[in-house]
Amino acid sequence: MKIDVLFENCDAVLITSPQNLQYFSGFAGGEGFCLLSHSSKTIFVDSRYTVEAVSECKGFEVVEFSGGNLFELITAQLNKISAKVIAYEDLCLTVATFNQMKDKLDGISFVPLGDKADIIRSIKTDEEIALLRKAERIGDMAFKQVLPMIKLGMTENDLAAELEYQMRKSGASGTSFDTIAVSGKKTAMPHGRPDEKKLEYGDFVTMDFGCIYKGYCSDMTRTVVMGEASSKQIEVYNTVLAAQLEGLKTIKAGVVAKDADYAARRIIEDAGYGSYFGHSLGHGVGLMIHEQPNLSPRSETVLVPNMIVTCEPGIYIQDFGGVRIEDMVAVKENGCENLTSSTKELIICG
Ligand SMILES: [Mn+2]
Repeated sequence: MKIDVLFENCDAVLITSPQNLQYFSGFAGGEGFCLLSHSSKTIFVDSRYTVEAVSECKGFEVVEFSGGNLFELITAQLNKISAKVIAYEDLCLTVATFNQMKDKLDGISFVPLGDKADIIRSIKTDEEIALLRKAERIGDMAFKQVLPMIKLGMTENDLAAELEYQMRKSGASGTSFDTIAVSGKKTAMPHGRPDEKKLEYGDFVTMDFGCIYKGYCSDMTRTVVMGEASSKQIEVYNTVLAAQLEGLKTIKAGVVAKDADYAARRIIEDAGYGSYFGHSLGHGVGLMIHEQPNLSPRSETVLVPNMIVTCEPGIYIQDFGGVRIEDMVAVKENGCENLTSSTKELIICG
C-alpha cells in the first residue's frame, strides 16, 4: 500500500490540510483533523461537518468535537492506539496550531511529514484522472462559449466574470485560482490581475483560468489578439507555440522534469527571447492547483505515468505584452495525453 510511506518514522499522521483530508479520508469539507495509523482511521470534525464526514469518510470513525475539547479527544485516540510519535503537516500547518498541539498533546513527540503526502498525490489514479479530464473539459467549454463574446471595449473584469460564469454553469463548484484575464501591456505580467481596463485594438489578451470539479482543479491558458496582430506579435506567439509543442512532445514517463523544461526553453532561447521566459515550464495539478511535480529548470523529478502536469511556456516583454499558452496533460509511458482541446492557433477577436 503506497500510504505506508507516511508511517516510516512515526506511529500516526495528523492530517489537517483540505487537500490531504480529501485525499486520505474522502472528507471534502476542508476543516477537520484526521488521525491515520496502520491500524486506525479517525476524523475529528465540528458539528457543521458531522453529517458530511459520516457520509464521505468510509471506514473512518467520525468524532465530533466542540467547545475546545479537540485535543482531549485526539489524546484519547492516541492513547487507544499507543501512538507516541506523530507526523504533522509542516508544509501548511500554522505555527499557532502547531504550538497548541505541542502544548496540549502531552508526552507526544512530533516529526514533520514533509512532502510525503505530496509525492503520493502526484501520481493519480484512473478515477482522479477522469475527474481532472472533466474539470479541464469544463474549461474548454467555457473558452468556446466566451470566445465570441470577446469584443473591443469589453473590460477585463467582464471577461473574467464570463469565464467564471460559464465554468460554473457547466458543473464547476468554483475557480481553482483567481482568473487571469489581462490585455495590452498588462499581458507582460504573467500573473496580472483583471480590472476595469477595456480591450483595445491590437491588444494581446491572455486568459489563464481553471475550475474545481469534485475537488479537482483544471488549468489552461490561451492568448488572443484584438482586431489585428502585428508581425512582432505573430513572431512572439509562434515562438511560444513552438516551445509549447516541443514541451508536449518531450513530456513522457522516464524524462527528468528539468529536461522537459529545457526542451521548451531552448526554442525560446534560440529565438532570442530567453530572458523573457522567467517562470517554469509547468507544475503538477490535482486537488491543488500547484502541486508536485514541478517542471522547473532545477527539478530532478523523473516523470512517472499518471502524473498530471501543465505545459505553459511564455514570453513577457515589458511595455509590449506577453503570450502564454498552457495545456494540462497526463504523463504516459510513451508520451502524454493532452486533457486540453481548445485550439492553439492565433485567434483574432473583436
Ligand atoms: Mn498553470
